[in-house]
Amino acid sequence: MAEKASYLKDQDVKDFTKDIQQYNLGPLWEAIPEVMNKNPEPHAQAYLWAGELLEKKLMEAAEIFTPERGGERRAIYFQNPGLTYRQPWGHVSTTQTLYAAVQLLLPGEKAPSHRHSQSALRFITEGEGAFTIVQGERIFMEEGDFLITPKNLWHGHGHVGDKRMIWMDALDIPTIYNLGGTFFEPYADGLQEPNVPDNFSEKRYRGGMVRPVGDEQYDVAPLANYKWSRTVDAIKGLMEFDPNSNHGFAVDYMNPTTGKSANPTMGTRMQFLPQGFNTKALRHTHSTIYHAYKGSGYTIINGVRFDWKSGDYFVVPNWAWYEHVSAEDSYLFSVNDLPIMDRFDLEREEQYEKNNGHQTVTGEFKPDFR
Ligand code: GTQ
Repeated sequence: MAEKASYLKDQDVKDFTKDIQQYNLGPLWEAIPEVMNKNPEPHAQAYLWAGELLEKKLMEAAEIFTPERGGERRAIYFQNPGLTYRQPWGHVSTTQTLYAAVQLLLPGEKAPSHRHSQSALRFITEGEGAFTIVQGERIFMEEGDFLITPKNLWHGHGHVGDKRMIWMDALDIPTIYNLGGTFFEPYADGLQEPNVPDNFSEKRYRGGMVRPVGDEQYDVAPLANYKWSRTVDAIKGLMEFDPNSNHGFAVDYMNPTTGKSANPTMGTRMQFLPQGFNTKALRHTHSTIYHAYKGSGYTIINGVRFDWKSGDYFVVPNWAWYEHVSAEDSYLFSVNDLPIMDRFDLEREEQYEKNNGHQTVTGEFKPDFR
């Protein structure tokens, strides 16, 4: 936080500030050091939610809430403790710009279709046999799959299998809310019926590197499901060569018709960190929500050590120094707001130059329930 100028302590300045506030006016000289920071000073905090806690709370939620009865999803979101009472961000925010949640769908359950101006994505962490139906296409989901539902597309979920399904949701809810662009519409008839063959887009875009002839026009979601087996295959190819020093062996999910991020407002990444790998620390404007999909290790965020293992979720806020250390072979899935920062030309990045790119650990984060 910037040093407050000495004149702000003067009684006449204080009195004047109070005086104009009653007319809904404010003094710029007080606001500048608060909001026009030298560097990003996000209210979002670095934080970690333990997988055991999430599983326990989802199973409790299963007892008290059914998606069909509630007309909504059984999702529990990650509320960043730094954003709870802050305005203008309100709540329902995991970082300044992004929301993430875990969602549970049980065999036979249905989450009714709806559409909204927020873009959504899912990363499947457990189970199989459930589908999401996007614009009439049933897309069956399995562990490790990554799915997109860009803004304004009808989507709902159903489950015809026999095991519980758990996945991560991420949406740009805080961004759209604060931009004043929120629109939401429930589907009139519950869960939409299919109108194309199952897994249509996944089959048509199986090649990944090639585009079906006739698809020359830009499409918001030509490929709805990025299958785990293909993501792993791509990472295996990278592993024949040197890793990226900041990110290990990492791929970004792309829209195959545009070459841009798979979702218009959210970047998404899968990274493999072989056992004992320590990435070099960096910081950047954009914020990131991580899911430890497989393995274990820790991430040092501004000097604080966040131990993670498979099932955990954690946040790296804007402009925080961070580096990962893997204790075993690990896969991290992550969602970021780089496409939003890029849209506003705000992205900057810095490497941590001291100590060969590694921070000194000054504290440890103790998550609830561990
Ligand atoms: O599954 O469609 O966590 O619309 C938040 C909003 C999930 C969903 C969320 C949504 C969904």
